[in-house]
This record gives sequence, C-alpha cells and structure tokens, in this order.
Amino acid sequence: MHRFHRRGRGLVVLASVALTLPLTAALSPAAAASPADPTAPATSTSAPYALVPQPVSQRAVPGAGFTLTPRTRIAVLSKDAAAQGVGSYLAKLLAPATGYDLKVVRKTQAPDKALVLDPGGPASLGAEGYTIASGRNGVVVTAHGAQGLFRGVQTLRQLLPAAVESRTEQSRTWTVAPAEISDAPRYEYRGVMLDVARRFFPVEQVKRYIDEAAAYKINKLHLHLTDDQGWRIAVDALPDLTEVGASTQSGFTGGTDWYYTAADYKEIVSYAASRFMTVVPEIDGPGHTMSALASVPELNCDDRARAPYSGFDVGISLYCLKDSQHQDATKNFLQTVVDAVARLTPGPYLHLGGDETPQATRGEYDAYVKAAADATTAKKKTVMGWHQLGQSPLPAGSLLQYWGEDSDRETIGTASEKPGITHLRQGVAQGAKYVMSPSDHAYLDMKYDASTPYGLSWSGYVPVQRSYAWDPETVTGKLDGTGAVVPAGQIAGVEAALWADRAYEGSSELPTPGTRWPSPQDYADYMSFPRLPALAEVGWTPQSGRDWTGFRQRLAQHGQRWTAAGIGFHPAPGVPWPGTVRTVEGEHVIVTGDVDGVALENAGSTSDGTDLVLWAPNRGPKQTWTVSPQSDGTYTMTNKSSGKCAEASGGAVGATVVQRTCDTGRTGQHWKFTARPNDDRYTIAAVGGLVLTAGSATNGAKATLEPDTGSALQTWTVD
Ligand code: TNX
Repeated sequence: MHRFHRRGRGLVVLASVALTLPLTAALSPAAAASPADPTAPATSTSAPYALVPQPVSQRAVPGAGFTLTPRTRIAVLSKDAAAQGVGSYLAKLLAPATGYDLKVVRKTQAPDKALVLDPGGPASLGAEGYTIASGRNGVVVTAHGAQGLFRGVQTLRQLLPAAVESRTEQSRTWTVAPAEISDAPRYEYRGVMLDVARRFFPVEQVKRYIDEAAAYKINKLHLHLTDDQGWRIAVDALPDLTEVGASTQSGFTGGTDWYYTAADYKEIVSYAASRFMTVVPEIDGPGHTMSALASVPELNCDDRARAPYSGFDVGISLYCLKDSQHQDATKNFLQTVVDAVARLTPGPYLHLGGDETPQATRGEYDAYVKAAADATTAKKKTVMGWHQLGQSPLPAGSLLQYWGEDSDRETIGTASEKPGITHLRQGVAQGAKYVMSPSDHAYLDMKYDASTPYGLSWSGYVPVQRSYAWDPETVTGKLDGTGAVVPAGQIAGVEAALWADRAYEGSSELPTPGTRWPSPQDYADYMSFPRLPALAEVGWTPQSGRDWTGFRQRLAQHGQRWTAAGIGFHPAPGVPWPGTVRTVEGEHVIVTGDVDGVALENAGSTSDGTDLVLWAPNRGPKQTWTVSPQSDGTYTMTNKSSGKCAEASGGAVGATVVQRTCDTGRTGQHWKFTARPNDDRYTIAAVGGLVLTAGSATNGAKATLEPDTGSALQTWTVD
C-alpha cells in the first residue's frame, strides 16, 4: 500500500473505496472460476471473479445475480449524449449473443430490474473510475461522466458468462454475477501500438482491434503510420506519399490502396472515440523514412527519389539534413504532413518517432527534432516520441516512450551506461513524462518462446508471465529494482507495441515464395492475446493488487471469452486454461512458479555429471524433458538435447541435480511428482523426499535438493 501516497488523486479514490469496501474483501472465499459459476471453490489468492484488469476492489455479494430478459431496460440517468451513447453501446454489445434488443431509456432515478448507468457519481471517482453494485434486483454502474461508465461496462461484461462474447445467438440464461466493485486506473495512459506501416491493417481490422483492446480498458491507440516499408496516411498536398510510398509492405509490392484516406482515418478516429480511445498518430523520422524518400525527391541529398522498399531491414534511411537547403526542404515537408495529420486528429498527441537513426549526426538529429517539434507545437499538439528524442531540446510537456530492456538497465550507474539510459536521463531532466514500453515485456512482436511462428526475439522471448510481471516504477532502474532513472511522478503509463516486421510464419528466416502470411488480424490476435490483457493490467491495477499466481487463474477464464469472440489467441503454457488436460507424462518444460519463472535445463551440455541449471524459459530442446512413468509410481526425466536423465547427485540437503546416461536402475533418476492442492502445479521429489529446488530465479542458478518448504522455487509448472 505504500505506493499509493505518490499518486495524488488515486489516494482519494482508494480512500473512499476503503471506506465502503475493505480491500480484504477481495480475498473472499468465493471462486476463481468464471462468473457463470460463482460458487466453485477458490484458491486463497484468487479474487472472487475472474476480472482483467483486476479492479481496485471487488467483493462477491451473497445471493443471486441479476438475470437479463428481453424486457430488461438499460436506464441511463442523464441526458448527456456521451452517457446515452454508452447505453446504446451496451445494448449493441449484448445483442448478438443474447438475441435481446434491449431498450435504452433515459431516467432520472435508478429503477429496479434494470441495467442502470449513472454518470452523476462523485468527482472523486475521477474521469475513468466507477463502481458497480449488482444483485438480484439489478445492476448499477456509477461514474463521474461517460468515460468512467464505459470502463465500468467493460467490467460488467466480464460479470456475465463467457458466452456473452459470442457473435451468434446462444440460448441460455444471462445472469450478472452479484458483486460490489470499486475501481480506478493506476495510470492515465494505457496504450497499444499497431505497426500498420510494415503490414497494412485495413480499417475493419483496426476497428476490430480497437474493440479487443477497449475490452481491457486500453485508452490509447498509437498508429505507427509511416516507416521504410510504407506511408499509410494520405496527405492532399503530397499525393505521391500514398501513390508511391504506400505501394509496398514488408514482403509485398504493387499495392494501390494500402493507406488510409482522410475519410478512413476519420472513421478510425471516431470509432476509437466511441470506445473512449484516443488515436496517437506516429510520423516516424528522421530514420525509418524510405517511403517518404521514395515519394519526395527533395528529401534526398541528391534530390532523387529512392525506390520504394519492401524488405525487412531497419536503420536504412535518413532525411537529408546535411545542408540548409535540405533542412528547409525537410522542414517544409514536415510542416505539410504535421498540419494535415494534426487537422484530422482530435487527440492531443503527435508521435514524431526518433528511433534507430544510426547514420544521423547530432546536428542532423537535432535539426529533425526541432523542425518536427515546431510544426507540432504550432498546431497545439503535444510532442510524443521514442526515448531517443530526449537527447534533443524538447518542448515543455513532451511525452516519451521508453523501449529499453534488461541489458540497458544492467549498465545504470556504471561508466558504460548504454546510450538509451543517457537519453532517458536527458529527457527526464527536461521534465518529459514517460510511457513505458520495455521491449522485453511490452513488445508484442517478440516471440512467446522458440515455438512461436511469428515475430522476432532480439529482446529475448516474452512469455505471458514476462509481459505481466514487471512494475513501471522500477523498470528504468537497476536489475534489483533500485535507482529508477524515470521517477514515479514522471510516469504517464504503459503501452504494448505490436510491430509487424516479421508478420509471417517461420519468421526466424526471411520469407521464401512458399511462406505463409497470416492476415494482419490473425497475427494481431495471436501475438496480443494473452499478452495485451496482461499489459492492460500493468497499466490499470495498482502494483499491490497484482500477482502472477492470481493473474494466471483469472486469465485462464478469459480464454473462453476469446474463443467465443473468435479471437485466435495463443494458449500460453503456464496458464491453466480450462478444458486442457495436463498430464505429467510426455514432453514438457518444467518451470518454477514464482514471478520470474525459470526453466530447468542442461545448459547445452552433452556430458554425464553436469549440474542442471535454471534459465529464462525459451522452450528450446535444452529445456524440454520427456517425463516417463516407472512401475514404482515415479517418473524419469529425459532431456531432449542430450538424451540424458535428470539425477539426484546425492541424498544430502543441498545436493545438486545432474544429468547422466539414463538407467532406471539408478534410484537418483526416479522422481515423484505431487500435484499441489488447489493448484495445477507440482512438487518434484527425489527418492529420499527432498524436493527439486531452484537456487534462485536468475539465469544460471543451480537446481538442488532441499526440504519442502512450499516455496515458489519448489513449485513447478509442468507444461
Ligand atoms: C525496433 S524499438 C523498432 C522497430 C521494429 C522493432 C521490432 C523501436 C522504437 N523500433 O523499428 O519494428 O524493433 O521489434
């Protein structure tokens, strides 16, 4: 709870929550199961209902829930058009699965037996806070204005059975689980980025993604509109930008409509606004600009247009900023583009990129930032940019996006600080605020593990647990969490980023003519679910209200919602998806149950007697074990890369675990798997009763045998 005092208004909200709903109520003995079955048994760490993001407080109230009928009214207690709009939105949301055409009525008082939306709640709820009271007699969502109602409606939706997400009519009863919920976000900025430049997303697919993200209370849609591989927004004064610059994508040429017309873009913006989501357009520069260089000759030092680019490289382009003539040309160009984009964008931000410009000199980079920032502030927009922008002078109030990773954090405070950290310090000193998108947690294009068909892994694998288990307040600090470069007061929020440079199957290699390209929607669904909901919770829920153990249980229930909605998600290992029968027998990775879960592996050794170690999970052969039953009820574990068996090196406390040529006659190779009560994880004991224990959750830690204390380092997911 100590973190709350730093967040001014949050304190008020939480204090009022604490009065009506003690936070301990969130630990009620009710179920972690789906709202459809609120009476199922729960584990002690679970919240009563499987809500994502986890609300500040939730309590299951005794008694029956409210059952919808075709005559149920949605009563909006206000004339306000935006609040009425949330009422119609809710009616449309419920229509396909229920088959009900619920009437939206305007009332001044909360009626019984209705879904009541009241935007007249106290100002202390803030713009996005809300409460829900649901019971046998109806449901009341209260907020201070329409936006809070909309966020509350997303929670209400999760109190209904998963089938409510279906696009076709389901014949069943629709009961809203009985609950008292009080909620408000940790951060104001909770975004997701779509890279529509490398892979073009048609308007319909963008809208669908907006709905998917809004369901998890994401409130910013950052569109990466321009890159080397394509320019995706029409600018009237510069028709070649889309006639030439939009004709390519990564891996594709010859397009004629791979861009948003002004009307398309307006449609996206207004659809997003109807979901209380702000569009943040990005015009990247001075690098990532080949599509502009291919369309506007004077942006090049030799005044000759480049060829449109459909390849897969980064760091290949730069506006010409070498002399004043070309600086002026770039400046005029940026003014024209920024004017056009700003005119179409009601939201406050314009993202100016600034990433990956290896060839730019300091002066060239500064010239770009000045020209782009001046054009932006002239249009009364707030400058946003990648964290590199911090190295140049910035207008007051700028918002920067941090995308560093652990390897940068390791250098904090040393003589060899990575440039990213230096840029961060420079931006912090200028008073910039930050949106956190650490690539090793928040990049949705990183592979989940070695088996992910799409994406990259330059920032390591990002399993769902990594996207969940981090704190924006410590992610710019040293690896032990101390010394954050960005102070808590300068953190605006969190953004997940779905890059699309490797949106094809078998992406560890460059594509061949036989490569399969999923639709942008299939790629987005698979890479975003379940990681986007995990990141949405990082941005919404107070750190003290989050833990991986509870989250994975809640998340598991959402798989049914995605299936009902037709979202092709990745059934990530480590999450107890209902209906998946897990057996010990067979090929598995064996991962500790703690926040930074590490996997048992043989470090690539082929020799007998090598100690087994723990490493960040990657599901490669070194971490893959075939678990085979023996006649005495134990199992052997055979490593896929070496073909050798895990063996207790001795019977004493602290003995290491090694690999050795398989021989069932050796008692040290017999392991007893015991399922934990109320859990889907195991303790793994050697014959003497000591249990397999990870020395720590750091790469390279040894596996040893210790007495069973129930520690997370002795609790194994067998996936
Ligand atoms: C880095 S991080 C990029 C993008 C790529 C991405 C792929 C950053 C701001 N830029 O150009 O698409 O990696 O993971």
